[in-house]
Amino acid sequence: MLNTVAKTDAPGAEQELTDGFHLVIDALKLNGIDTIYGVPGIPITDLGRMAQAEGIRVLSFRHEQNAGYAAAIAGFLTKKPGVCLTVSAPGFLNGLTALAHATTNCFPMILISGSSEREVVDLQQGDYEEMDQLAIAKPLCKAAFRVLHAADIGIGFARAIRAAVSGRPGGVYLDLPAKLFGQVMNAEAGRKSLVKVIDAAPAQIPAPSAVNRALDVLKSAKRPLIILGKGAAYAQADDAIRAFVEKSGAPFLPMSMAKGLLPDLHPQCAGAARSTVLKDADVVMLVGARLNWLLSHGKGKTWGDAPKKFIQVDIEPKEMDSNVEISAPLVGDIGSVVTALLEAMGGSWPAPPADWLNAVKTKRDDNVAKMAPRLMNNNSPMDYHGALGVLRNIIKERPDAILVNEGANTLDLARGVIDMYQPRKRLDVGTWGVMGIGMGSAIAAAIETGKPVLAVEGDSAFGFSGMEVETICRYNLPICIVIFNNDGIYRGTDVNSVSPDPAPTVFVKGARYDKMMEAFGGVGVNATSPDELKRAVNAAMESGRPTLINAVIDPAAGSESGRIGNLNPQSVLKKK
Ligand SMILES: Cc1ncc(C[n+]2csc(CCOP(=O)(O)OP(=O)(O)O)c2C)c(N)n1
Ligand SMILES: [Mg+2]
Repeated sequence: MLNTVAKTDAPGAEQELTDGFHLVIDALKLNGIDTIYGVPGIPITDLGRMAQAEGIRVLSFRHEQNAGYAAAIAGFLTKKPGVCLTVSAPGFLNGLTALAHATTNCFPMILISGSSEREVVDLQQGDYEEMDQLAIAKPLCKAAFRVLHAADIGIGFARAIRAAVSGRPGGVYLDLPAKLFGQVMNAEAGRKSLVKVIDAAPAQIPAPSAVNRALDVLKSAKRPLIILGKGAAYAQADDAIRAFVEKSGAPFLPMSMAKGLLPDLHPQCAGAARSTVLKDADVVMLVGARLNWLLSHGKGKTWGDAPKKFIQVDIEPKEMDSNVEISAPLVGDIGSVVTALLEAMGGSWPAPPADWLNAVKTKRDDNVAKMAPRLMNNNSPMDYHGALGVLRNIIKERPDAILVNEGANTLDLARGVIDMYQPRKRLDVGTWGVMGIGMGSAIAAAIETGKPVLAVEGDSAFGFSGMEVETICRYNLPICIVIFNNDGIYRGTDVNSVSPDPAPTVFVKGARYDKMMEAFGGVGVNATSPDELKRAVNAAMESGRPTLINAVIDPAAGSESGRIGNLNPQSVLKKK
């Protein structure tokens, strides 16, 4: 419904009017967008108030970057664009990192920023928060639009929504100058100008010849491997993907945010035999996973010497051959592609050779057995494995909880140790390995799904979004934050030998992050042993109260850069 803002008093000229504020809200509602993440201020303060009054959920953050990360992950979880609303220049720039992150990760998101007077900005006359935001956003997102007239708001939102979710999803910037909000127009004309986007992300059916080519390559494999990426998780084609993987009989390897698409304890899961399957597979099928740095670009030592053929399923044709030759490109949306594959496989599909399946199983069982005793230690201060052993059991008992995870050692070890059982339950740093997604992701996960959230955070990682604990308390969200406090980045043991300044990687020793949560009325706990940690997390998950547990980790326990220390540049000159 359109909102009538005024009736003119002039006799004989009575007409219902609407304005830019209401048209924006109506455009969102018409398209089923019911949540806004943002930070208020000129010129969008009233927009937030009015949106709330019109039934849109408005989540007000302490920093736009966190609101942006919330919107990005909301897009991943729901396949609808997550919306982040900011003020001009600095607020816009604060949201921009998240927009670029959404684009890189293929999450649909719309960053809506108010902007200053176009005439003044373009003449660079020094307006309040002057900045040519559209030009700055353009190279960092999938599409960028500006709406100058109230009558174009409907089209502007339709373009933004379509651009965000169709094809390969990504970030879209929508520039709304301050003047737009107060523009008034006839209410009926305004209603007619709105656009309900029909079939925003149309199915993209793969060519039958491409399907058959892919199956021919898969059938020829002696050592097949399927790699599931977060694109596969995004697709929400969970049953079809599971049926396809099971019918193929091939071992599968989930990328980080695809964990749980099939349970990590599934007999075909090769997660605990990663290095073996990457080295020895002869046919590798990528489903919604890109051959970027996370997969060592599909070549080099990680991939061994055995010759390989790649099958790649992706909605973006340009993804094919990005790093190595793709023998069987399968372009289409993952749901349609996997359904077509299943149909073309027919009633009987030969199982992969038993020696390959046995080799993978043996390796996996060995690695799991090796790790098991380390996960049961009750050391104090804790090491990563002792603490993660506890959290692993908690997720096993509560498989519908959402796990948010960031850090270096805290990320890499938690990814390996904590098994996931359901799709889209693991949210982490994504393609860039960015620190700072933690609280935004946790808040959006709680809001969008209504499920309890467990955020496992390095002490450094948490710092990037830590002020949002106030937001968590304000909205009383069922979020339990566990901070792996090892006094620093990677380790808390570095010493500066030349001046009184601390080394660049260390923080205040013995910091009590739990007090931050108490400051806002949440529950804070200091846990020094796995037993204490277990009790505190269980209590938090039980109560649903905002909780922050400061888990004291041995400062010497971590390693430089976690698992990716090899990416640090080296010089032949000696370190000082
Ligand atoms: C935005 C951003 N800034 C900096 C980094 C570099 N970085 C990678 S991991 C990390 C923090 C690691 O420390 P912590 O979160 O405490 O995890 P730990 O290894 O100590 O468990 C940093 C700063 C990054 N990835 N992203
Ligand atoms: Mg740390």
